Amino acid sequence: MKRRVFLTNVCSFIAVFGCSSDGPTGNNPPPPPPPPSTPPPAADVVFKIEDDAFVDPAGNRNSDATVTINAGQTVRWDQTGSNVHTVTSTSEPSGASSFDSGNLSNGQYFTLTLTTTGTYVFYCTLHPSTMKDSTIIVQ
Ligand SMILES: [Cu+2]
Repeated sequence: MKRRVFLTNVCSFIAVFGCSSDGPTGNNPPPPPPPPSTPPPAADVVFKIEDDAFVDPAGNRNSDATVTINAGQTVRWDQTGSNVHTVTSTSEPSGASSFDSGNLSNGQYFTLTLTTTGTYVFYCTLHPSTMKDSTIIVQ
């Protein structure tokens, strides 16, 4: 009798942390939850990186891929290709910094918040003959 009361109380206490009260295994600690998948960082505009192209939100590719954002907005590149790619500037407005994502593997992201108005052009250093001349206009 006393023992049952004690176990019930223990389980009530542990219930806050996820104890299930179903029988003899009720006092086992619950398995740890799976790690949350990291959500991509927030962005105003997203380019997709494929194995042969930068793709803008409208589906335009490489030299046709162009987005216009306001100063202070954030651009994100989602690397969906199988090969490694980079997002590297080839020209920036006067006074703006160049940028280079370094190698991005499938599932990785690169984000950039652009504060200087003007035109930014970027390419992939690993596929410079095809993945090139994509544009961001900051107004
Ligand atoms: Cu590439």
